[in-house]
Amino acid sequence: MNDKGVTSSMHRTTRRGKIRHSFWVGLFSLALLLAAACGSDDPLDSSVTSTADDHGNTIASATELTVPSGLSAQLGNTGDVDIFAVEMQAGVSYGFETSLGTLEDTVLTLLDPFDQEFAFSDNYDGLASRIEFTPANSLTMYLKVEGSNSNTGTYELDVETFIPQQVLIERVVIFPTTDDALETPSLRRVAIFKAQPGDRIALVGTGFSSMVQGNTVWLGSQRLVITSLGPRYVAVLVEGVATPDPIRLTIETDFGEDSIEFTIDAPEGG
Ligand SMILES: [Ca+2]
Ligand SMILES: [Ca+2]
Repeated sequence: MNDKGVTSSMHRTTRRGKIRHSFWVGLFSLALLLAAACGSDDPLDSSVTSTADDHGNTIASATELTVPSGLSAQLGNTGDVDIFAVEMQAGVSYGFETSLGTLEDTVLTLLDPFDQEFAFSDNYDGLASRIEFTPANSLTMYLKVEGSNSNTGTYELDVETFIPQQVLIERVVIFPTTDDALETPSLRRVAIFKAQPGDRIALVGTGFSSMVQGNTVWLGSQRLVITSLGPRYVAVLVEGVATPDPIRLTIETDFGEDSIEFTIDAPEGG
């Protein structure tokens, strides 16, 4: 109190006025406190709402998806995941694809109602993800969106049905030699028919799976490691022993296979 020690009656009057004022302010504060206490069974105030989760983290709290559809969402907190429920019809091919907003890297997993994993996609055409799945039976499945390394941020999710194309290798091109996961091959590049062990090449064509585990690539009897994939291409690392004669470069998916003749070239000076 800045009037401490003042003794004139005028000031006393003023002081009494302040005391009355303090009384009402105190009563009002008490009312606010009581109101806050009574409202505490609803813990969401505006500061909490701003970080509220937009899609549930469990199968039980999944958001239902309509097909086809697209939506914007976000992983708000570190470790947040979003789970979506989708009714799938037997024999229909579904595609689930993320586009990155402020979220830098997504991972998609398709689960059954018992939390068993049926399909997985980390990187498709960069750091976004795409799952393609054709159920044998009609059932509700659950799609989980995660940020790689618990990243947070916004993303878009698109759901569609599609008709699988014939598995067809149109040509093979040399892949950029950098390790940049975002780099994609120039698909119009001149076709190559031989490469050396250690080279990265891309099979360009149609009908390839968007998921690493959905494609198997062989060069002769050597199974090749898939290094990245995207729309219309699957990139692999060439392995094997140099041969003078061409051998079969084969890609197999759930929907078929195709192969072309390809030669493992001897390393230069080797
Ligand atoms: Ca969530
Ligand atoms: Ca990813």
